[in-house]
Amino acid sequence: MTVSREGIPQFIGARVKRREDPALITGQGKYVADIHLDGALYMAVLRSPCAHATIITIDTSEAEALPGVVAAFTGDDINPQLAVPLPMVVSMDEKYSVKRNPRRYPLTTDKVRHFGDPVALVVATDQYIAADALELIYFDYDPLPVVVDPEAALDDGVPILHEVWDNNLAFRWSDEGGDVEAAFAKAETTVEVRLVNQRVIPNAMEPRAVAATYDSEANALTVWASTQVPHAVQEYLAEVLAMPKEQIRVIAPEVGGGFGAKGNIYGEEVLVPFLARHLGRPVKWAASRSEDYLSTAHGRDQINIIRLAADRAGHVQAADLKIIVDCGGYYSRVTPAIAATTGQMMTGVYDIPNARVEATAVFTNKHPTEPYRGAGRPEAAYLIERAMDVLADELDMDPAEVRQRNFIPPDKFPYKTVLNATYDSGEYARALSRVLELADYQAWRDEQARRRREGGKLMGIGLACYVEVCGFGPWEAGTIIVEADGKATVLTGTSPHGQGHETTWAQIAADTLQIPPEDITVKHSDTAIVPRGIGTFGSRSTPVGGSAVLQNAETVRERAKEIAAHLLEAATPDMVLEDGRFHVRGLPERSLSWQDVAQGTYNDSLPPELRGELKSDDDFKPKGETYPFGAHICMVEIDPETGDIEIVRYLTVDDCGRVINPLLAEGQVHGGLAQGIGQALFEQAVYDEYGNLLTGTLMDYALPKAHNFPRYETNRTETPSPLNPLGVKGIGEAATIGSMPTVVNAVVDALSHLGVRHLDTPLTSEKIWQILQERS
Ligand code: MCN
Repeated sequence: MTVSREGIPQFIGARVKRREDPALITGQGKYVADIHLDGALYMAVLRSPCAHATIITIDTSEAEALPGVVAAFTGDDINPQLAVPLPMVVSMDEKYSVKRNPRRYPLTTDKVRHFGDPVALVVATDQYIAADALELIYFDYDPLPVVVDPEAALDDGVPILHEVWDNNLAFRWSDEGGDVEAAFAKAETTVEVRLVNQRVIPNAMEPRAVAATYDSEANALTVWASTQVPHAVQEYLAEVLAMPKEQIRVIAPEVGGGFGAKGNIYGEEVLVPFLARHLGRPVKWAASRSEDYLSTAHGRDQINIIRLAADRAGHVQAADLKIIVDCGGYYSRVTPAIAATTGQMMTGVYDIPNARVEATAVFTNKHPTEPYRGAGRPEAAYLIERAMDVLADELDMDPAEVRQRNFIPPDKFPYKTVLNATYDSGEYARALSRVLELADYQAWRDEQARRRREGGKLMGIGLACYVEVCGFGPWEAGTIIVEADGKATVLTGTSPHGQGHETTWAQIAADTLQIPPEDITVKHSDTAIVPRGIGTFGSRSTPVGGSAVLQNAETVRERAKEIAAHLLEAATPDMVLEDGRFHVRGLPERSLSWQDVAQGTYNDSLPPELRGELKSDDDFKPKGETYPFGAHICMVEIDPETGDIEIVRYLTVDDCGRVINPLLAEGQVHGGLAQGIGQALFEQAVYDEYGNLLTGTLMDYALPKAHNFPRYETNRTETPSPLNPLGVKGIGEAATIGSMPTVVNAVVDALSHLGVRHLDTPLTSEKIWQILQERS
């Protein structure tokens, strides 16, 4: 808590510790897998061991005969009973010259299209019997040739995944602002970089899980799901199971992280409730880590070819981007939106007058891709920030200088990019100057020059600036109720899964209502308690959900003043709320508490419009998206003997507008950095030529460990957003977006004297060692 000049406690801006944590760190958190349901059955799913094959037979009879097995089903049994396929909610507009949307059901029936494609399930009295029974399902298939390379997916003669079309094209679109050809024709300098933004696997602490019970008398389903979007799951279940929405309650209890991947709606989220209703028994499913790798959407997997045209002074005149997207075998819920976001954000923090983007997306025999922390913006920041470094190298300029020359100036905000994104506010030069100053940039450069002269470990300096789009609408709920005991309840439509909304929303409400945070309960993630909501993704919750809380708290406070005025027989404009009590300005001796006012709402003497529950329930509808930004810098050392990279220092200056809780915002930056650095140095989903996922366990998938990271030094500037009453922007993805180009720029910088201009991630020691062998 901080204290204002007037001595009033201020919670917005204070480093309040997360109220969520005591339960979580003492093992009291209740995740889906912890939900005990009497008489529950367990579902296990048979997933294809082959990446591409025609299904000949699936015989479940032997599995069904195993004692303890209650039922076994294939897609032919279940899919006809579902009203709609799995959802893909992106509408592809007129920019798309090709738009295809393969329908997909929870269990595949005709042919499998990726390793792990689900084909059958068993339900048994415990999960071990269910797992054993999977082994007894006779799954006969005819293997087909496989395509895993997205750049080969449109070649003649490659196997076609969805035969209703004559090739593997998923979608194609293009967009242009200005005249890119003319700018390139006039350019004094051009550079081109081809970047592979490798496929990664989201690793939430909690693998996905679903549980459901069905009350046949009431025709009511209760579903527990490890999801970021319980209301969307509820709406979709109503549609697919042809039930009234009100009869379906979806609860996301503790969710151990999601990182975008749990914003999808998955087959298991349909199958478990379906089975609970069909069998009339509670049903549960919880993925193991390896099963999660095969059943939860993967991230990234784009190839970007970026060209810049500039003058000799380094002013960028045009950017031209080609995106190749590997969708995997099918779409997930919003797959096409990811590349669209990359295209929209491709000019980054720079005032570039001409830009063009052409995206080609293909189906391959790999797992579907879906948003993963940043979803399209990390790809954009990576490609433009790498290209700026290559341009600086080409012009023999300092990377900081090239950036300074191209920033969108602060007086141009709100700024409409040439590809029609409207950035709300920004001060990019300030963020970069701050981070350079904090790092003592020139001293780092001097040290680098010394090492190059005198030998020793190679040293590289990387910097990157980023801007990203977040705070997506169209609305969010944030109801405020002040109860008769003077305590408040917040009902939020956001669905936190690690972000700490209970703490943060209580801070917002506390300041507005002057009710202490400990007297404010924040409820979320249960459709029976919070009737509507959109959920948590795209760093939208603080700008949209937090603003809904503020707006409704203000409405309740103003109504409370009117009620207090009546009860005190005073005029409303004279009423003030001070130290949590209502009184006439200047007369604090006659005052009312929230309890008095809340109980007074039932007083017959009140005009009818003021009577009734002290509650405000309006949705907040933002006027547009917000654009957080920042500048990161790091110093790496490379051991010339082993190629091992050590990040010696890492500094960030992030700007998410006004910060509600610096402690939590810094936590978001820390987590985000781990994921961006993880992708830069370690992580990669590797498939072999047959489409087998080789990195199918944590033994093979290189998730970074704590010792791989430096001690981060975080700092911030605060440029408020004009688009919401809190002046906030999101911070949940920012550091993932800024960190990958920063680290890669540093490593390339360390090797630049050897003629290295670009290296594709992950930058493993082996890759660096090879380069050192070849070039030293
Ligand atoms: N915050 C703040 N001031 C601001 C903005 C944010 O104090 N101006 C703090 C608040 O405490 C808020 C938190 O940062 O609770 C995150 O807010 P916001 O940036 O609005 O992001 P969301 O709450 O919408 O979270 C979504 C975002 C995304 S898109 C991914 S992916 C992600 C992330 O959050 N996944 C996460 N952070 C994660 N953190 C955890 N622990 N687990 C995940 O799966």
